[in-house]
Amino acid sequence: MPSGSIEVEVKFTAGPGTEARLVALGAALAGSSSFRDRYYDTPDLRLTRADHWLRLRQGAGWELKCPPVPRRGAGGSSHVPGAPSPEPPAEGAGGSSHVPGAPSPEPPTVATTYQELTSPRAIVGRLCGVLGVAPVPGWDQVPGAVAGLGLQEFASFVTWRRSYRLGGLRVDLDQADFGYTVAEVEAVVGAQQEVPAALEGVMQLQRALGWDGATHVPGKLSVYLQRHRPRHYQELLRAGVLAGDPQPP
Ligand code: V4E
Repeated sequence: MPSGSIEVEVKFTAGPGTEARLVALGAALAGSSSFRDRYYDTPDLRLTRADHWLRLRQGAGWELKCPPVPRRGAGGSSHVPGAPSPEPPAEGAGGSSHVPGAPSPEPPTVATTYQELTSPRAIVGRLCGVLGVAPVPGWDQVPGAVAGLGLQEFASFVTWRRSYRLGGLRVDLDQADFGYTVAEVEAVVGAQQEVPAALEGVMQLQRALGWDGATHVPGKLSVYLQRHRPRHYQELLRAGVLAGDPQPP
């Protein structure tokens, strides 16, 4: 089993009635918080082009969101389908679970599945693997590896978040400081074989909140890049890592 938890999540746009609907469904407010995220990459964008998202989250520390199964190279989206697969093929950006040319076991979804690594050893090991570099002894902590690998901050923003819990699911209602709001339903599992059931639960709750499960809603970082780092954004569109997100209101 890979180290770190696996996050199955789908984004949607909350409306004025979303919180009341959550409470009516039995969800409880789990807390409110605000935090700054700083994202890092090589100057030639080799991490994000390989669908690896290294960030320093205020109050949480270093986190690496990456495909549960390491990719064989940059280029092409790495969203992992809901159905378990030892070698997931590249998919269309936006997290669709349909593999062209293959039988479709379930309806397409815009949900995404990422592994979240938080242990310094796992993060540095994965970074070195993606960048094809042998780890150096001083890189047992993430800041040493960030400096040694020449990683640079490419995005920084604050999120105000209200979190609800309903059974094993979590719903985050986020407002970013650059003027974008987005919500997500999320389940966290420990192993790839638990992903299909988690995906079903996530999609059920999203439907109960009035969303169809087929509309792609971009995440905060996608919109940040689109607005503030357009060359980086275009590069990720070309690489198939991000969907062509519509500019949100
Ligand atoms: C851009 C991106 C990633 C980094 C940001 O992850 P995200 O889940 O959007 O941030 P946040 O703050 O909600 O994190 P959480 O607190 O839930 O851990 S990870 C993967 N991507 C790419 C990506 C994509 N291609 N499509 C969609 C719909 N989302 C993300």
